[in-house]
Amino acid sequence: MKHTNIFVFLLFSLSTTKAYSVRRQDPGTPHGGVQCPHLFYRGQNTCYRVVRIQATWPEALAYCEAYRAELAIIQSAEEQKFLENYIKTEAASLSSHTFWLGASDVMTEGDWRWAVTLDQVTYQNWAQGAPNNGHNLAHCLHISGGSGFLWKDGNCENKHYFVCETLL
Ligand SMILES: [Ca+2]
Repeated sequence: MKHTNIFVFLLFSLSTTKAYSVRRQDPGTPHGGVQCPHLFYRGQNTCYRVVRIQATWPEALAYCEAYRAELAIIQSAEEQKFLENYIKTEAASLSSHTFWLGASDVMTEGDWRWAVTLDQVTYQNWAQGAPNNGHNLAHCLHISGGSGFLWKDGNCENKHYFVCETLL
Protein backbone atom coordinates (compact mmCIF):
# COMPACT_ATOMS: atom_id res chain seq x y z
CA MET A 1 0.00 0.00 0.00
CA LYS A 2 2.80 2.35 1.00
CA HIS A 3 4.71 1.60 -2.20
CA THR A 4 1.64 2.32 -4.28
CA ASN A 5 1.36 5.75 -2.67
CA ILE A 6 4.98 6.54 -3.45
CA PHE A 7 4.50 5.42 -7.04
CA VAL A 8 1.42 7.63 -7.45
CA PHE A 9 3.33 10.56 -5.95
CA LEU A 10 6.26 10.05 -8.36
CA LEU A 11 3.89 9.84 -11.30
CA PHE A 12 2.19 13.06 -10.22
CA SER A 13 5.55 14.85 -9.79
CA LEU A 14 6.64 13.73 -13.23
CA SER A 15 3.46 14.97 -14.89
CA THR A 16 3.53 18.39 -13.17
CA THR A 17 7.23 18.83 -14.03
CA LYS A 18 6.45 18.12 -17.67
CA ALA A 19 3.55 20.60 -17.74
CA TYR A 20 5.79 23.26 -16.20
CA SER A 21 8.56 22.77 -18.76
CA VAL A 22 6.03 23.10 -21.61
CA ARG A 23 4.79 26.39 -20.16
CA ARG A 24 8.36 27.65 -19.88
CA GLN A 25 8.80 27.27 -23.64
CA ASP A 26 5.66 29.25 -24.42
CA PRO A 27 6.48 31.83 -27.13
CA GLY A 28 4.02 34.20 -25.49
CA THR A 29 6.42 34.84 -22.61
CA PRO A 30 9.60 36.15 -24.20
CA HIS A 31 10.85 38.66 -21.63
CA GLY A 32 10.02 41.19 -18.97
CA GLY A 33 9.04 38.82 -16.18
CA VAL A 34 5.30 39.26 -16.69
CA GLN A 35 3.92 36.22 -18.42
CA CYS A 36 1.06 35.72 -20.81
CA PRO A 37 -1.11 32.65 -20.25
CA HIS A 38 -0.24 29.49 -22.18
CA LEU A 39 -0.80 29.88 -25.96
CA PHE A 40 -1.28 33.65 -25.68
CA TYR A 41 0.94 36.08 -27.61
CA ARG A 42 2.46 39.13 -25.95
CA GLY A 43 1.35 42.60 -27.06
CA GLN A 44 2.46 45.82 -25.37
CA ASN A 45 0.24 45.60 -22.27
CA THR A 46 -1.89 42.72 -23.31
CA CYS A 47 -1.89 39.12 -24.52
CA TYR A 48 -3.76 37.82 -27.55
CA ARG A 49 -4.74 34.39 -28.75
CA VAL A 50 -6.27 33.47 -32.09
CA VAL A 51 -8.57 30.55 -31.38
CA ARG A 52 -8.73 28.12 -34.29
CA ILE A 53 -12.25 26.95 -33.51
CA GLN A 54 -15.34 28.22 -35.29
CA ALA A 55 -17.96 29.28 -32.77
CA THR A 56 -21.00 31.52 -32.42
CA TRP A 57 -20.32 34.88 -30.78
CA PRO A 58 -21.78 33.81 -27.39
CA GLU A 59 -19.74 30.61 -27.53
CA ALA A 60 -16.59 32.59 -28.32
CA LEU A 61 -17.32 34.95 -25.42
CA ALA A 62 -17.72 32.02 -23.01
CA TYR A 63 -14.60 30.29 -24.37
CA CYS A 64 -12.42 33.34 -23.70
CA GLU A 65 -13.90 33.75 -20.22
CA ALA A 66 -13.02 30.15 -19.43
CA TYR A 67 -9.37 31.16 -19.99
CA ARG A 68 -9.76 34.20 -17.70
CA ALA A 69 -9.72 36.33 -20.86
CA GLU A 70 -12.27 38.21 -22.95
CA LEU A 71 -13.16 38.50 -26.61
CA ALA A 72 -10.66 41.00 -27.98
CA ILE A 73 -11.24 44.71 -27.41
CA ILE A 74 -9.75 47.31 -29.76
CA GLN A 75 -9.41 50.82 -28.38
CA SER A 76 -6.94 52.51 -30.72
CA ALA A 77 -5.54 52.47 -34.24
CA GLU A 78 -2.29 51.10 -32.80
CA GLU A 79 -4.10 48.20 -31.20
CA GLN A 80 -6.03 47.55 -34.43
CA LYS A 81 -2.74 47.46 -36.37
CA PHE A 82 -1.07 45.19 -33.82
CA LEU A 83 -3.96 42.74 -33.96
CA GLU A 84 -3.97 42.74 -37.77
CA ASN A 85 -0.25 41.96 -37.86
CA TYR A 86 -0.63 39.31 -35.19
CA ILE A 87 -3.39 37.52 -37.13
CA LYS A 88 -1.41 37.81 -40.39
CA THR A 89 1.72 36.27 -38.87
CA GLU A 90 0.35 33.90 -36.22
CA ALA A 91 -2.60 32.58 -38.20
CA ALA A 92 -1.51 33.27 -41.78
CA SER A 93 -3.48 30.38 -43.26
CA LEU A 94 -6.66 31.64 -41.58
CA SER A 95 -6.16 35.37 -42.00
CA SER A 96 -8.59 35.77 -44.90
CA HIS A 97 -11.32 34.27 -42.70
CA THR A 98 -13.62 36.08 -40.29
CA PHE A 99 -12.88 36.58 -36.59
CA TRP A 100 -15.27 37.66 -33.85
CA LEU A 101 -14.24 40.56 -31.64
CA GLY A 102 -15.78 41.52 -28.31
CA ALA A 103 -18.32 44.24 -29.18
CA SER A 104 -22.05 43.95 -29.83
CA ASP A 105 -25.26 45.95 -29.96
CA VAL A 106 -27.41 43.06 -28.72
CA MET A 107 -28.80 45.08 -25.80
CA THR A 108 -29.87 48.20 -27.75
CA GLU A 109 -29.77 48.39 -31.53
CA GLY A 110 -27.04 50.79 -32.66
CA ASP A 111 -25.51 51.15 -29.19
CA TRP A 112 -22.22 49.30 -29.60
CA ARG A 113 -20.59 48.16 -26.37
CA TRP A 114 -17.62 45.96 -25.40
CA ALA A 115 -19.12 42.82 -23.95
CA VAL A 116 -17.32 42.34 -20.67
CA THR A 117 -16.94 45.95 -19.51
CA LEU A 118 -20.13 47.28 -21.19
CA ASP A 119 -18.02 50.33 -22.12
CA GLN A 120 -19.23 52.18 -25.19
CA VAL A 121 -17.18 51.55 -28.34
CA THR A 122 -15.17 54.74 -28.86
CA TYR A 123 -12.39 53.96 -31.35
CA GLN A 124 -14.08 52.60 -34.50
CA ASN A 125 -12.83 51.09 -37.73
CA TRP A 126 -16.06 50.30 -39.59
CA ALA A 127 -16.02 49.36 -43.26
CA GLN A 128 -17.93 51.66 -45.59
CA GLY A 129 -21.67 51.12 -45.05
CA ALA A 130 -21.14 49.25 -41.77
CA PRO A 131 -22.71 48.63 -39.40
CA ASN A 132 -25.82 47.98 -41.48
CA ASN A 133 -27.76 45.69 -39.09
CA GLY A 134 -28.31 43.30 -42.01
CA HIS A 135 -31.71 41.56 -41.95
CA ASN A 136 -32.12 43.14 -38.50
CA LEU A 137 -29.90 40.30 -37.26
CA ALA A 138 -26.37 41.77 -37.28
CA HIS A 139 -25.44 42.57 -33.69
CA CYS A 140 -21.88 41.30 -33.26
CA LEU A 141 -18.55 42.73 -34.38
CA HIS A 142 -16.21 40.85 -36.69
CA ILE A 143 -13.18 41.48 -38.87
CA SER A 144 -11.66 39.55 -41.74
CA GLY A 145 -8.39 39.74 -43.61
CA GLY A 146 -10.39 39.42 -46.81
CA SER A 147 -11.96 42.83 -46.04
CA GLY A 148 -8.77 44.54 -44.92
CA PHE A 149 -9.65 43.91 -41.25
CA LEU A 150 -12.28 46.66 -41.38
CA TRP A 151 -15.13 46.22 -38.91
CA LYS A 152 -18.45 44.70 -39.90
CA ASP A 153 -21.54 43.63 -37.99
CA GLY A 154 -22.70 40.05 -38.38
CA ASN A 155 -25.29 37.58 -37.17
CA CYS A 156 -24.10 36.48 -33.72
CA GLU A 157 -25.26 32.91 -34.39
CA ASN A 158 -22.85 32.46 -37.32
CA LYS A 159 -19.70 30.49 -36.59
CA HIS A 160 -16.32 32.17 -36.97
CA TYR A 161 -12.82 32.00 -35.53
CA PHE A 162 -12.16 34.53 -32.78
CA VAL A 163 -9.49 36.33 -30.78
CA CYS A 164 -9.22 36.29 -26.98
CA GLU A 165 -7.34 38.96 -25.07
CA THR A 166 -6.18 39.32 -21.51
CA LEU A 167 -4.54 42.34 -19.88
CA LEU A 168 -1.15 41.91 -18.23
CA1 LIG B 1 -27.23 45.58 -34.83
